[in-house]
Amino acid sequence: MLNLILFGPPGSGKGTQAAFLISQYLLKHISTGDLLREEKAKGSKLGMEAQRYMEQGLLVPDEVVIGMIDQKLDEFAGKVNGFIFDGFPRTVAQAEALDNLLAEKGTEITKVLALQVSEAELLRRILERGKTSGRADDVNEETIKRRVQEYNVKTIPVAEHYAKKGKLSNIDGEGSIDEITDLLCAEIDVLQ
Ligand code: B4P
Repeated sequence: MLNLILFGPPGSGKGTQAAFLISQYLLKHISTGDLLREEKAKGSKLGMEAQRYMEQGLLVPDEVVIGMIDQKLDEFAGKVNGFIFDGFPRTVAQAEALDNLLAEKGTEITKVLALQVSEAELLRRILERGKTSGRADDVNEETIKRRVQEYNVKTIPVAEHYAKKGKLSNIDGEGSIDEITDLLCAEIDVLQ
């Protein structure tokens, strides 16, 4: 199986790039941000709880997110060539849980592709998206800065977790969307 993590700060282009990569490599896209927003739209208890954190730019508790991933892996086990994890794992506890869940299914993370984007560019992109996204966490500069701070404190250690396993590749995430797609594909093509 080809199991990729698209890694990077909020607004680094994970969702944008995943949309292309899933069709190119026939992988199942799992975005925890999208799953949480779907739960919110359904008005489920989980969605309502998650919304309180997301609106403040904070990470949703690990157990909520890990439970959702467990369900998705079971749903697609044996049916796909692999997964692209987008926005997950965001803490070392999530990374360890993911490694264990995949090991139980006889597979593992193949590669972590980490998009590198400056804070000024992240802020610019997210505020631009906020004009049309309808996302409460995209419009307020303070909330966006809190998201980046959460990333710097809680999520960057995930890169170190996979670097120690020799699975991390850093990719320049500034440039046109197509240029970044080409860089990602060059990394993925040598894995197959
Ligand atoms: P996410 O939904 O994961 O959102 P994101 O980090 O903003 O998005 P992404 O990096 O995918 O950016 P995109 O491609 O859209 O998370 C939202 C919230 O959910 C979190 O803050 C947290 O509360 C919660 N959450 C999610 N997962 C969680 C987890 N595992 N644990 C705990 N909590 C969790 O790109 C952004 C914009 O830039 C777009 O408008 C795009 O068009 C533009 N863009 C992309 N590439 C560009 C380029 N090369 N040049 C110019 N613009 C570009």
